[in-house]
Amino acid sequence: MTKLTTRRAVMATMSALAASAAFLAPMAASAQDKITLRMSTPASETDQRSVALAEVFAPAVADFATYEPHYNASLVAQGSELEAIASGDLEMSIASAQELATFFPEFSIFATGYVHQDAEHQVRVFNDALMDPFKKTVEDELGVKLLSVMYLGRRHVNLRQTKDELTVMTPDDLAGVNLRMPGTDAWQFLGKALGANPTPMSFTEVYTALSTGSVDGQDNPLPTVVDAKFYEVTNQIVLTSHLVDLNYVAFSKAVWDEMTPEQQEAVQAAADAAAESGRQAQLKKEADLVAFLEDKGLSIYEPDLAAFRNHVQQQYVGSEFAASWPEGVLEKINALGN
Ligand code: KDO
Repeated sequence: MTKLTTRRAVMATMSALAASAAFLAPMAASAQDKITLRMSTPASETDQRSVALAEVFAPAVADFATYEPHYNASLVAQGSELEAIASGDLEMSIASAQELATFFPEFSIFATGYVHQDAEHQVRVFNDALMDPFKKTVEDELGVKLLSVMYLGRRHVNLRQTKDELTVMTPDDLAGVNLRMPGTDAWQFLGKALGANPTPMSFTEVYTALSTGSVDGQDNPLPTVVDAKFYEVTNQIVLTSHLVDLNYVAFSKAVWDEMTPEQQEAVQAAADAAAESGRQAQLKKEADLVAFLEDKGLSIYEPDLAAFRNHVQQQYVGSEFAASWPEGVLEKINALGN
């Protein structure tokens, strides 16, 4: 927790500096100047979240802002986007709850296996009053506004081994499997909770690691397995659905505060519209891609889901993460479920 606390404190100072810099900068700019919104993501240009922002968000704010996307972590490394926004080097990102949990451990509740039930549940949770203190903390301490929730999809375990070599029905079957998970504590914990041996690695390195065999597998939703071509270097997908994953549309508060109320309203509406469009596209892809992947020769099957759910949930009980969850929030999230 010391590391987390330090990261949070450093960022609070940086975001205060960035806010004062942003306050000075517009004075030199003419009134007609458009705001530049640099967005960085590890995702590709064809990822549905990227597509939604480019095709729905960008045109809706084009009167007063120029949307400038940077894909494949080409501007900012995965996991450093929030710091970049806080220090004024970036205006937008598609941030994960796991990244937020590195500053604010309580965000790990949204990164916990088998908590969110589906895409609609995520939206209800994000729009519920239970989120207000979470959003406020990120705004006040990091200078980042969480505008909307984007659906990434149901994460499944995707392995190099063929089903004949390794059939995964329960967490015990993942013992000793080197499963790449993104590189923060919340992700690593989830990998362990699944029964695997998690290996931290950034998204842009996963394809090569799978092709050389330096990891046995990775976890991501089906649209990502296809978009990143992981199917070319893996042989099976175990439909664990261990995390109905989300990302937040993260926006610089310093930039937000410089906008007129009309512009703020337009940015908010554009983010919501992009999130909705991306969500529908991603849901459709999830439904359609099983056939595509089977056609590519992958085995796709459901394990003993109750065994996975019970095992994962048991790992969180009494964990350092669960200790950081504000009282009553898990119950509120569950009550918003189906
Ligand atoms: C990944 O690294 O596996 C992950 O799926 C984690 C997500 O939070 C998100 O960062 C995503 O990568 C990227 O947007 C690439 O799809």
